[in-house]
Amino acid sequence: MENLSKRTLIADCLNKIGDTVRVAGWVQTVRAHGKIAFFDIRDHSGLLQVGGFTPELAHQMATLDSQDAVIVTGKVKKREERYVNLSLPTGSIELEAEEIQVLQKSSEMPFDMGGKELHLELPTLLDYRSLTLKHEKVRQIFIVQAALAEAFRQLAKELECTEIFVPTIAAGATEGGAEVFPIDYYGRKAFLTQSPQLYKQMMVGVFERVFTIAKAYRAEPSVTTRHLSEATQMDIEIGFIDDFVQLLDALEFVGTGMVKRASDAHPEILASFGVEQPLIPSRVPRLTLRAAQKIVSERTGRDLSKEQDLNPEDEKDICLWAQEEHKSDFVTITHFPTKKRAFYTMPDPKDPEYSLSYDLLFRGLEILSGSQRIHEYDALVVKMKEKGVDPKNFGMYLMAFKYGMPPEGGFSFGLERLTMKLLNLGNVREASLFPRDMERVDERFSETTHKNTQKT
Ligand code: AMO
Repeated sequence: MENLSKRTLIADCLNKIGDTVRVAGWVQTVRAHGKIAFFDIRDHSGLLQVGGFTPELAHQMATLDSQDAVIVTGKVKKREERYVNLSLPTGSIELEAEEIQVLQKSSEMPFDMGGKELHLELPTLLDYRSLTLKHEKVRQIFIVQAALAEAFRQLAKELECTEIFVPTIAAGATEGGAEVFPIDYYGRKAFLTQSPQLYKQMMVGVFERVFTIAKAYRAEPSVTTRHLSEATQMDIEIGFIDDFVQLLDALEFVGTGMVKRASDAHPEILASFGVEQPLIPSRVPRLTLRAAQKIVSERTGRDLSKEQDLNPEDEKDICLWAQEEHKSDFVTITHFPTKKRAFYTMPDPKDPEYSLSYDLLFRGLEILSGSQRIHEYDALVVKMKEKGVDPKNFGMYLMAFKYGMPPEGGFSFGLERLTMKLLNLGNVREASLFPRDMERVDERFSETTHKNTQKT
């Protein structure tokens, strides 16, 4: 698209040496040295040094504050060899200011935004979210997140899925359990959806293959480093599948593809977070839950024979195994116990105690789950009743299964968890622009209310 204004983007200044340009952006660090002064200006394309070489300009620059919104008119100059800054893409040039127009002064920032790192505790990082997000290192998290979401869209389209947009208000709980937010809907009870699950399944009967990026609401009763009350799910659902393996192929294609494309698009961000390029094997190792538990038991001595799921420590240990034995940051775990999965999950016909379900783990954490679904109407109603889910609350959903629903299945990635693991962040909240949890809906609730609930 043509530039919308007469402004020149910082990244384009490299091709404008000798030209007079107008650059708009935010003031970063100011360095005033009496008769000359410098400051860095940032726009969405990059960072550029501005020099003021007359006493008037140097004086004006000394009055600038971090985050002032400004327009600088000036000439793009090549820097002398000894002043070239190799760590900056625009480090070989600078803008010699002729005029500086302040569009809006910034109030004094409550913390220093100048350094490469923003050394703040998590609560402060979140309490000042609209400011801390401006810091380059924080902003980069969401550049990577956007790249992951873009790659998800591309890959879903390569699988010939149609994008759909689904409601987040529903009449019943989608994933069962108590972790649901009831809402007062014109005097009646409704719920915030725990996932786009029911809607994407209904749409298989319409489009065959669909995808969506949707908000999911979980009334998580505890505070952990990997749970949000509002998460972003990236979902795919595929009809007319040949078998369960086709679903595994699809989820691994999308999971590894997203991580590869986002990493390839932003190697400099991965480097600035000090993370390795992800290990993506040509075949992701696949294990049944039981086989994974056996491996973890053998490696750690922990007895998991009675466990129905992998706990966070087990997830880390099986991922270490995948890294060591298969040079893979991914491992797919299949066949979770039927009674531990949601009502729509297809039991394995060969062993109905276990289900045709899966999780994808990445660098020690579950980032996806899904399953083949029960697509027969009668079987679905029976399973709902067995699970204590009242079919009466799911009339519209069930209707779709009476009219030619093909064998189908799908999966869902957690966008924040994926971002967190790709950049090796310590807490999933750092990967959400405005995280919601037990203690926070933008504003922090009483600091003492949930004291002692922090778990890993
Ligand atoms: P599940 O509940 O496992 O499955 O969620 C799928 C993925 O979404 C992410 N996720 C979360 N991320 C942060 N905070 C949370 N509270 C949270 N809850 C879930 C995780 C998880 O792997 N409908 C099924 C999927 C399907 O069968 O297609 C579902 O929602 O990365």
